[in-house]
Amino acid sequence: MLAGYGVTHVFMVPAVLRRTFAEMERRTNIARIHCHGEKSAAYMADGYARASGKPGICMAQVIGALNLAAGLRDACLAHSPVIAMTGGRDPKTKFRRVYQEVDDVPAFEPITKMNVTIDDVTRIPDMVRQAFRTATTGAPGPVHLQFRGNEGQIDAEEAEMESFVEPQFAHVPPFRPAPEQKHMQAALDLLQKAVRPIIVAGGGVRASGGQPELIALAEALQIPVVTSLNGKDNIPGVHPLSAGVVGSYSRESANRAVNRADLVCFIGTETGGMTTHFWAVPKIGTPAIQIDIEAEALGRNYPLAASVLGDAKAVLASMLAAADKTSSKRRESWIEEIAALRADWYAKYNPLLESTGVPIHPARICHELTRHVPDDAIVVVDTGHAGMWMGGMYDLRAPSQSYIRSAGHLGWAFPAGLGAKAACPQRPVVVFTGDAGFWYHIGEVETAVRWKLNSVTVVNNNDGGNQSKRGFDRAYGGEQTEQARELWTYSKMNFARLAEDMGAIGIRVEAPSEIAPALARALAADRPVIIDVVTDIGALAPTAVT
Ligand SMILES: Cc1ncc(C[n+]2csc(CCOP(=O)(O)OP(=O)(O)O)c2C)c(N)n1
Ligand SMILES: [Mg+2]
Repeated sequence: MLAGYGVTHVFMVPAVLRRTFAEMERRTNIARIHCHGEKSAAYMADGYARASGKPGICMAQVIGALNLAAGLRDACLAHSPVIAMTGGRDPKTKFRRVYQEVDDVPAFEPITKMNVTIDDVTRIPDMVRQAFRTATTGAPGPVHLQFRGNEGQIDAEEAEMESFVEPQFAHVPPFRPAPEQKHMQAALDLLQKAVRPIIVAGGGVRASGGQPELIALAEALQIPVVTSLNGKDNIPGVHPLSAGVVGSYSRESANRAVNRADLVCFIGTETGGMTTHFWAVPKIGTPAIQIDIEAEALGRNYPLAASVLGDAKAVLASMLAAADKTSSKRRESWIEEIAALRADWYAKYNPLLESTGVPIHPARICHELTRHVPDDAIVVVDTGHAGMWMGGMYDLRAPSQSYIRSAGHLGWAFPAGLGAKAACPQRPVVVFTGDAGFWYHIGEVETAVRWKLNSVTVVNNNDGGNQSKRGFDRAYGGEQTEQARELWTYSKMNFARLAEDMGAIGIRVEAPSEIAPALARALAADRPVIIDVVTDIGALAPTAVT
């Protein structure tokens, strides 16, 4: 069934579903990526899913189930279709203190769309189909299948079963619900009448593959676009109508543009705290319209003048077909204002982007990535400072470049990048992470080497988690004690050397001029590469403006 759904990789820590693995080896070409931890296995499946739009599969035996559940939380927050399979309790022995066993099912409840137990072997086919259906439809998200037996031994039993699959659910989105015309027209009328409208495009646009329609509509009507962090690749940063990522981990020009708008059009975004900087960008009460595939999302945080239910790509296409381009005239001065906001931002931050300082300023890494990441690359970014630096300072240059990011978990990006590389082996994968983020799953360097998952990982290495510095400054009343730094710094580490010891290529970079040659060497290599960039622990990313 997995092969029938087009699954190419599963990510796991043994021992779970052993018979399944034996059959997989006999009957399919599915690669079984055997990892160093269940959480990183889940992150790999998540990266695989976000890079390809295909459900990512991860597995754990009963004792690893909660580690796997922890790893599903980011997929849940980012609406990523991950299918987790675990071993679980046997009705014959439960409540008898079986080795390693607790009731795991409740822990999967808050982070899955579907959370079920398979107790009879004949239920495997329909439950697997339901898992793919649930993971990929509506707003996508994780599901959990618990197989009877701590290692899922139910898979060793035999029965007559029909194992047909539904390839429609092998990829997001299986359906493109079209909008009701009158709702679409009402939203379009408001957009066309507006003098200072702006579109906030979220992860729902990227999931629907709606980028071409979004850009075409923005160009036809001359409406500027900002994105959520999850939707950063909906429009290249270099596009003249792009004002950047809006919200908390954002670019100043985006927040300023949204707060000057007379109409905000949310598309495929939860309008959550990060994207709206806790509902200050835009302020609640700003005239708003919203387009979403989930009816319950419409109007959750902003009172709406119009709401449209449907697939983002389908709604944008129908708006484009009905668009009156002549209406763009009334937005000429607004577009000039956006151009000025863009220019102001570059003028203000160019000195940092082009900084020649040593230790290196992280903004300079972002700038080098903007210039040198290939046109077909997938960029994978961690959270915290990594999310701030890259969200604000990095520009996608081409619509063919992809960008996926941690929805909040430090340490997500490196394993997610391995999953992205598994899903898209022909595309370069470039990961940006801090050192604290990289430490989490550093053991997976060995996995990357063993399974030839040749991603390029750039570590912004300041020997600490310096995003935390500001918070501790506050907690200590502005003056951290000597010991306070123990709470957010580590011993100095050379990750390039560690990577080499594990069989990867390690490149240590200590001067800004070495970044571009290191990237060129890494992108041409036939092994995983860790570029260890020594950076300034004093560099703090700009915070959001309102
Ligand atoms: C799972 C998890 N735990 C804790 C945090 C809180 N957190 C955010 S950033 C950060 C430190 C980041 O350090 P590093 O990756 O080295 O980046 P830097 O700030 O140094 O650039 C921490 C601990 C988090 N985001 N996720
Ligand atoms: Mg750090």
